[in-house]
Amino acid sequence: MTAFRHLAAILDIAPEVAAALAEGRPVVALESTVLAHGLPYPDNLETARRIEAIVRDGGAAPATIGILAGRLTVGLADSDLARFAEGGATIRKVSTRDLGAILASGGHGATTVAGTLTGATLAGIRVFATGGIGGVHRGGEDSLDISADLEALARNPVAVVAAGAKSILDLPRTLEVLESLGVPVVGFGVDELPAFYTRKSGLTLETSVADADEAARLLATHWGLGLGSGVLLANPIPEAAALHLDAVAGWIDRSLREAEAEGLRGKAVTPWLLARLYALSEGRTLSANRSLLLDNARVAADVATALARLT
Ligand code: PSU
Ligand code: MN
Repeated sequence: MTAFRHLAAILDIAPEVAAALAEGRPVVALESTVLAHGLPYPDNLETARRIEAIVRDGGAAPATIGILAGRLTVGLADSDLARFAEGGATIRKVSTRDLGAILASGGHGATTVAGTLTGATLAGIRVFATGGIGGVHRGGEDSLDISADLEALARNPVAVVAAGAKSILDLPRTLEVLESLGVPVVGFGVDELPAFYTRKSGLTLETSVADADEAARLLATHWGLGLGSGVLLANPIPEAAALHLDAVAGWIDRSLREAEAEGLRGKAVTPWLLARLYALSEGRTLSANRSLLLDNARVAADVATALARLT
């Protein structure tokens, strides 16, 4: 006999999500760390609600994933979204390594892309929308600060729609690690990796798709081979919402210097930098982050719908 807790004791799938999955209807997974740690209150709550509405308008069921009282919950209720949004930094940020401990202790937690991917896989959800994934931090060749998001993308057969990796990161090295891990990075309507707040990074992608149908065919073929890895679908921020490259570069350089001076390490780094960029940009990064999150939700709903039609 194993001592492992039965999955039913730790996984909760909301009725709306369970019904959609059972009937083969499209579902889009969403994360809760961006809600608790990535955006300030109350914009975070308003954004989370808009994201869910956009997913529904696109014909898919939204499944925001987080941990409530020791249960990995797939499909948070509106009151839970509010609790995570209001809790902010007091809510535990849960990545892959933290899942077992938090679930075993009966605690609450907001799941990162990595943590959310585990929930999506357990529930059988194949499409996930976020803002920008984590990756190799600048100086990561020394600090080895490489987000667990990359490793989780390698292990979970889920398409993550994101505006690339966050631009506070080392994007060339992030692409190298994804290549090593066998994770396809596919431009959605573009042949260049987007850089989160801006559309261009100067990094050419070998693979791109024109639309959701082509994305779905690529995904079905990738998984049809038995490959268990995820796919990064890179959707650039809408043109009108993109920030100016020079301004972004200045805010990032300054916030990175400050983080260095503060001696920040580990999981605190990303939320701290995002909050600093918000302050330095006088809120401009928030409106950009919001726009790209909403657009990624729209694309993810379309891809989930196309995938449901195919399979
Ligand atoms: N996308 C955003 N804002 C965020 C994040 C993503 O637009 O705050 C979060 C995700 O939860 C991602 C995390 O997994 O940042 C990365 O944190 P780290 O670098 O510590 O792995
Ligand atoms: Mn890190």
